[in-house]
Amino acid sequence: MPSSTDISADAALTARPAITLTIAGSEATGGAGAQADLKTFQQLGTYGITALTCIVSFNPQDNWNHRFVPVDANVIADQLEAIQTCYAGSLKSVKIGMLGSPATIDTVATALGNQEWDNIVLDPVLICKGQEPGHALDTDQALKAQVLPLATFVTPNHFEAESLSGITINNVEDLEKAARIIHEASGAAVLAKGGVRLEGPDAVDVFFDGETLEVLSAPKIGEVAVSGAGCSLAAAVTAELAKGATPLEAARTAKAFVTEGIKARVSSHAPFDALWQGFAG
Ligand code: PXL
Repeated sequence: MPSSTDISADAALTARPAITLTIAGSEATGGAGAQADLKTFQQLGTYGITALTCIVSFNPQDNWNHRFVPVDANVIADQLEAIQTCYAGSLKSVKIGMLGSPATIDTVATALGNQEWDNIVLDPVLICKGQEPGHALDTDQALKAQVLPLATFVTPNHFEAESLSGITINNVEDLEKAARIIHEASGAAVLAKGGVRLEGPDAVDVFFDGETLEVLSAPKIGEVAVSGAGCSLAAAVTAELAKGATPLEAARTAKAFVTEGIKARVSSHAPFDALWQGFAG
């Protein structure tokens, strides 16, 4: 009989998960943000790590708007220092979710610049429902100037794709055009999400990496966006890239993962459902 020490030594030799970091906010109800990212990483077999940028609490007494509290920039820097020191050499893949303020963006951009990465997946969360508009504009500009150029893969939703490309998106052709514009501007592979926002029976996303353009399509499940779909999609892309998938393979797997997670969604007393990453278990 092996002792428990032998078992952990064996496990250490055989199980070497890819390491994936999310730099994201907490969304207290567990549907979106860092919680969705970690659940996705776990489900897809990578070792998940989080640096927390902010704490979002929906306000049930104010139309479920977001109460947003940033984590101090120096506390974010401390988390990233701990993470990057612990996993120096093995941390190669990061997902960036809600940053929420210019100070946070500055700190995160500096930390990203401190090491080499294989994959920087940016979910360009541009506005947070209920955030003060002037502040959000500063944040959007800082994100475009300081983080977008570092990204290797970007996953804008309909609104974000319009903002990043500067065009109006009414159909799949527009979405394709936006994906090309965002690729030209960033050099990153782009997965632009039409989701439920474009008319028609399917939830259509467009992948473009400078060479391959592919329309990814799955039947819509309801007409209402599900909380955590965008976060889980980008986290799934990150996990798949970290495991060695190509960007196109990662996009396809992530789309299938999110489609299944939406089918298995969880209802609550909020007026929206949350994606469930654990459907396969
Ligand atoms: O789904 C975007 C998102 C990302 N990150 C956090 C959020 C949300 C939306 O609620 O709260 C922390």
